[in-house]
Amino acid sequence: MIDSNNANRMDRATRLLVLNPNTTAAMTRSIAAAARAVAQPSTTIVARNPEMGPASIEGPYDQALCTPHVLDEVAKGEREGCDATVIACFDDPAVEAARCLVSGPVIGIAEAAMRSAAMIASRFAVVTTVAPAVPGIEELVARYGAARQCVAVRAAGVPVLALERPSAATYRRIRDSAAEMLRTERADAIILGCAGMAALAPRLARELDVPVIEGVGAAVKLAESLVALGLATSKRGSYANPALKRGPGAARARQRTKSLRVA
Ligand code: 5HY
Repeated sequence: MIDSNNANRMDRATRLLVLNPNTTAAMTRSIAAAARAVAQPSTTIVARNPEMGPASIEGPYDQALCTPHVLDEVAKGEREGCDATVIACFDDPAVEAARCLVSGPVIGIAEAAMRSAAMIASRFAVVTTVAPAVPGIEELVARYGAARQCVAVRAAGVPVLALERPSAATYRRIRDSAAEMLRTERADAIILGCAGMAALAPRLARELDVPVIEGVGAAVKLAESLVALGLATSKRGSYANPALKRGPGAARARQRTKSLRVA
């Protein structure tokens, strides 16, 4: 169990839940590979996706559909001993709600990517998948205080599930969208706006000759740091454990976690 007064955690191995909120197992595997590629040797990556929910998340409707299943998985991960959670979808779905439910840090890959980019580039741009994803990402830019540095969010016109085995044409669309923002928006760095793009980061960085930040790796390293510092989510204010409300949803809510206060 994690408490917010953890002593320094440098000594103990870290166990991270890396949750793909969509239900495409192949994408979960590619996300797991991106997480394990950067994790400390002592970190265990528990990569999962819910059984129920949308096969990909492309806009607000899919985000709403995945939310209850994401919350179930996050609560289960902490019950099973995970120290922190990465929500590996660039819409950061259910991140705030999950922070109310568990004590360990919950990090969305969009927030991790934007905060990391802000420390290495004065101007950065986001290349994502399809047009319906753009307004939600622009809202996250505002929420995370990145509006001054994020100069553009553009969709490459590539469906999320086309990233599983990206064709040469798919790769070119992503690269050309990024290259255009470097040119026309004077961006100094590129963020990949989909968890499924993680494996493309090294090649894009070489070809575009700028830093390319992908959120899975950024979130894993931030999660390791917070756990090593002994930091857990504060349970004062908006991330306090929610009251368990009586009614039809009470049984499922109680299953999620024992930390709910009975109203
Ligand atoms: C993601 N959707 O990272 C987002 C990207 C998007 O299923 N995983 C998804 O297009 O919003």
